[in-house]
Amino acid sequence: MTGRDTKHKIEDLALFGGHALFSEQLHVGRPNLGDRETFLFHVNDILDRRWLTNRGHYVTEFERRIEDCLGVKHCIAMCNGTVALEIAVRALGLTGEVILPSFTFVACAHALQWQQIRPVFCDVDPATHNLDPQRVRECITDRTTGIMGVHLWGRPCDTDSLEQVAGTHGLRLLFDGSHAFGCSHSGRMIGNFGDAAVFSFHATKFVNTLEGGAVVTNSDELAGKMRLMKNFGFSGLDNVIYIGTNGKMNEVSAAMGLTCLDGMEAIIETNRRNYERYAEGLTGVRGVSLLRYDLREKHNYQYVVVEVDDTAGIGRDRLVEILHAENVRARRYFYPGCHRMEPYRTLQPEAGGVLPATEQLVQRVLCLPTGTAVSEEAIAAICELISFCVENSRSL
Ligand code: T4K
Repeated sequence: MTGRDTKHKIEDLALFGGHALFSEQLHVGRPNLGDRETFLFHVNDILDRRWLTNRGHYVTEFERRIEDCLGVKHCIAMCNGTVALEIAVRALGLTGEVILPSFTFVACAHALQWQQIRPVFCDVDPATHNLDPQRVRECITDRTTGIMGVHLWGRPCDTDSLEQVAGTHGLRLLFDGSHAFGCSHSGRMIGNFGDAAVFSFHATKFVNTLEGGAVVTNSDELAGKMRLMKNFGFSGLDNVIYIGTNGKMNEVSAAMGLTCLDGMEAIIETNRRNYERYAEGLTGVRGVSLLRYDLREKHNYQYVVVEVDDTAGIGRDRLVEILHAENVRARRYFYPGCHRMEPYRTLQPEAGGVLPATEQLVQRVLCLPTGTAVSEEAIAAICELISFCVENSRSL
């Protein structure tokens, strides 16, 4: 940021020839790094041990720390969140049709379709952005075997209602908690609801392992199955007792995860500070509303999400164009919705007809840069810029 780049007139905007507000790009999902020295110390230790993967010390320790942190019985670390989803889906015995939101990252749908399971896209509650249990009921057919709820932006699904629907209809209930590591719901940590929960520890996530993921569960049986599945089905040396794949996390990834877990409270503090600065800066900006978190619960504040409605006078996409020109790489997660991506738009061309809330949200939602790489001054400048755009929307 140069300081001289406050916008006073339309021509000051970079899109119209002015200086960009930031000299470097500000990203959504810039990785949170824990203490660098600690991480490098671990990496050296890993090299000294010459034990890089397969039941290593660091992965074992990472799994134990996650179990403690969430109060779950089992954590099975994996190479990424998508493979974790695929393995969980398979271990749960899902077949036929599984109900999930379209308003999520496409990996959720792919993890099903990859295994010839039809993703049935269900609408979300426009207020929570999460699966609407009533709509879920309407999606159930005699081919339905499960529900995949996604705790979007780290805000919990209506777990009580979904557990009730699943129980009544004999369905398995899997949660994708990729955004919700470290978040609680009704005083319990996310990870303790349904049959199992998946986390992504991708570089862009609150806690990252470079690439990585995990499944957590309180079921001994499921955990046993998934441990076999992620390691080719090996049970001891030379003894394969199950069909499996390679879903293992490596030692360096686990070391990164442990370093992030050590720094977790500090990262939350920064994220919360950023969230509060956005809340202040966007107060009173017409048509731009910040998604709120339940302050009684634990939260990681990893996503700063706004909805831009018609009263802003400027469309979300025009705003994104302006922000990008200023080097603010805001993201339209999860545009255009899974149902409008291939292969789903070809396989299920009618899906959008029952997704009115999703169709509206994908046009309105915007994620703004946050995390440990974004300063308070930068946030104030981003808010001023958004406010300027709304005030001058008629000319934009
Ligand atoms: N379920 C949910 C609900 C998910 O959100 C995800 C992943 C999954 C399942 C699957 O888990 P994984 O298999 O990925 O573990 C990103 C991530 O790649 C993806 O992990 C994440 N969700 C999704 C929400 O976001 P893209 O296509 O936006 O990634 P990309 O490369 O554009 O990165 C996002 C921004 O982060 C960029 O603007 C730059 C910045 N960045 C990224 C990387 C990788 C950095 O500054 N440094 C980096 O190292 O999908």
